[in-house]
Amino acid sequence: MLIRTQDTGFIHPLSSEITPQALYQDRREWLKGLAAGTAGLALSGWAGREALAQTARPGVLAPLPGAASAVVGANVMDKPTPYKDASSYNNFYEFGTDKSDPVKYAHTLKTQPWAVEIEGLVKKPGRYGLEDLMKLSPMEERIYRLRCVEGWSMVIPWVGYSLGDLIKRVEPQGSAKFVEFITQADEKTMPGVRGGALDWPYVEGLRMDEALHPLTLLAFGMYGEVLPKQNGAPVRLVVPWKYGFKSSKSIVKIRFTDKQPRSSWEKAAPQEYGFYSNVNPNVDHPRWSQATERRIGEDGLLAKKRKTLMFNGYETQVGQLYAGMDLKKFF
Ligand SMILES: Nc1nc2c(c(=O)[nH]1)N[C@H]1C(S)=C(S)[C@@H](COP(=O)(O)O)O[C@H]1N2
Ligand SMILES: [Mo]
Repeated sequence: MLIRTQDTGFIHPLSSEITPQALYQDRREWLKGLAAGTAGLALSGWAGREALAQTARPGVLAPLPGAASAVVGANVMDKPTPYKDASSYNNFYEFGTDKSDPVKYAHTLKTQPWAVEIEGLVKKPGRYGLEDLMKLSPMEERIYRLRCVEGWSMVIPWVGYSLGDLIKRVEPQGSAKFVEFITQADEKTMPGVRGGALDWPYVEGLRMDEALHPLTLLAFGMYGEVLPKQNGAPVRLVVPWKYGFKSSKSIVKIRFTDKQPRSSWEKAAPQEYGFYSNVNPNVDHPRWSQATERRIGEDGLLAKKRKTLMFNGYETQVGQLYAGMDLKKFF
């Protein structure tokens, strides 16, 4: 990612390839969790003890199990990233631009009470309290890859339901062509919002057909528990075929519009971050390649990088959405 320094307005990249923490799994912590009988709760939908050993840890947050998903493509066979890594290597600029900032500072985020406003070109606008939103559709567990434009990726068992379930419930008007996601921006509890790294609130958008695609997940949890704050509690989006920044965290508004939304990243650097932002190994970021990726938590820092897959490996499911489009122009 890039940051804009406040005084000069100059844009420069962060040294994102350097991992600050040693990436290892704390087996002892897992064993303790098993002994306490809490770890078993955490991974309802994921098969096998081996996987559990990779991801579980003592239950600290409220459990949020989900039924195994029947959505095609919703369960990649890749090994899930250890929870420890998935919850400590994050981008959440409202808490700082370093990947180790969110886990350190997100504890101040106030997630209760929480409501999501539904507005714009929709027949049933309104305000959903978090509890009601969570009850709107059955919770599923989905194991998705998420790849950051910076060149790293993770595999996370998310818990939530298809965003389309909510969209159908609120009945968009015929004129609604896009969905805009507006996230929390509170200076008091989010130290990064006082700085000028991005234009706040953090805004992202999807075309209506992307938003309605069954893989687009409204997520409330991960690894069988509610979301940790640094991962976007209490509700976020996960759009697995797009670069990670399309997956807005800590959403407070969902707006239906007839105009293509302008995201915070487009405002910061339109030549670098387009509206579509589909994972595409053939279209380089202007300042670095998108051809390979490093899987966080895997095989240590000297491991060979993986080849990045078109649409992050979800081409069979989503390729049709972009048939006939010039993906270099619509990047
Ligand atoms: N509100 C908000 N959402 C955000 C971001 C952010 O800075 N603020 N960062 C994005 C980026 S760049 C990535 S890669 C993913 C990271 O999600 P994770 O921490 O769950 O891996 O969150 C996305 N959602
Ligand atoms: Mo990202």
